[in-house]
Amino acid sequence: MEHSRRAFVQSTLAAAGAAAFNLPEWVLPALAAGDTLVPFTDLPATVNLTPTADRRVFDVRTIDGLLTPAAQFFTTQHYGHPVLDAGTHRLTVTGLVDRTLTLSVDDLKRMKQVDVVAGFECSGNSRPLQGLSGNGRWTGVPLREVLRRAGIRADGREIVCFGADHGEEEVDFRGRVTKVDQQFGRSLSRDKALTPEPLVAHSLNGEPLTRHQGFPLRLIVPGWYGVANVKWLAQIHVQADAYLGKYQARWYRTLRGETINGEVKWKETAVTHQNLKSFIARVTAGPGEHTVLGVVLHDGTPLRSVEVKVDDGPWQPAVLDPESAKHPYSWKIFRYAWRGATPGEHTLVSRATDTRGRVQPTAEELVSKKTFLEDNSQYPRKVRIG
Ligand SMILES: Nc1nc2c(c(=O)[nH]1)N[C@H]1C(S)=C(S)[C@@H](COP(=O)(O)O)O[C@H]1N2
Ligand SMILES: [Mo]
Repeated sequence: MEHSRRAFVQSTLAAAGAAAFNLPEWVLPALAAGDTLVPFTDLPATVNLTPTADRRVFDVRTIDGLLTPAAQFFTTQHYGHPVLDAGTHRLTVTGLVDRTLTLSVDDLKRMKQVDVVAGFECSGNSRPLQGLSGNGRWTGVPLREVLRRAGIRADGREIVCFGADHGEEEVDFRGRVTKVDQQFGRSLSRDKALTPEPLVAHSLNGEPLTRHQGFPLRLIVPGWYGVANVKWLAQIHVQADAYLGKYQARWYRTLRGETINGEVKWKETAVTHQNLKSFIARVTAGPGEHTVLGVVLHDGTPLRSVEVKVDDGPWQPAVLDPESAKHPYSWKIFRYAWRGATPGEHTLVSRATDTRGRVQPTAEELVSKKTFLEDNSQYPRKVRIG
């Protein structure tokens, strides 16, 4: 983006009280000439996009097209970023298989390659920034092709994927704690692992994965929350028993009350597929109208509608960007032309509905969810029209 416009956008953000915002290199190049960013008044004045050395948050106001550039892609993990060598790294397939495999990155690149555009969201992603989300084109080999090569035995029911990253963990059993060194691990059921979508990926947006994103190999499970997408993939272990590692069985669970026959039952579930969610990413003022732009993240079920509501007005249909709508697992970009905005503060909110009839819930409808992951609630945002 040319310098003057970037300077202009930065001064707009600064005027919005976002002076401490840690701006990435490019900002809002999608802004048409003459359009200005309308600041959100509900966004804290200080938003740090790099809270720690190994974490980065995406500024969703900068969405500029289908794919989130790798250098802006959010990153988060539990044991830091291991440094691996693509030449010597091996992916092993072990356990209840006919043949143990040891595959190099080149071995995988010689297999049939597939591409998937997938929306990506950490299950802890939430307001005010919604910045633990992005959209990428991933390239690699279907997980099931790797498993076919190894041959999963009939008694192999659980496919455990381990990263090369590890750390000391306290394992508590009835108050007695044992300290052990554990690798980051996540499992898929045999049935899920053998669906066509999960990918052993080596590239993001046509470039090798960066160290942040799991170089040289990571699992991608399109339509599932971030945690399923094991980075620095080093071993796939097939076993009969359920895998109960910390990040599988304890840290990524959701507790909800569900009313069955008039009685509340408390249900604990694992974090798996993405719950239908939309949020408004930015508002711009152009000649004659304002544009509300946002995204939908979902599990790949086709969408029926995305709607926007201004203050206490009716739900109005938003328009889906045809490019993102082509890819089932991509995040879907939507736009709503807001006409006749009057001066003063306004509340804008979006909601998505899919073809299975699921409607994005309000925050009130989610009160029976007692844990903080999987917050897909409608997000009312505030802007002030000058
Ligand atoms: N090996 C490994 N993979 C991991 C994690 C991890 O700690 N170790 N964190 C998971 C979580 S919680 C998320 S949200 C995504 C983040 O992926 P990204 O850094 O590419 O955005 O990686 C997942 N894969
Ligand atoms: Mo996550």
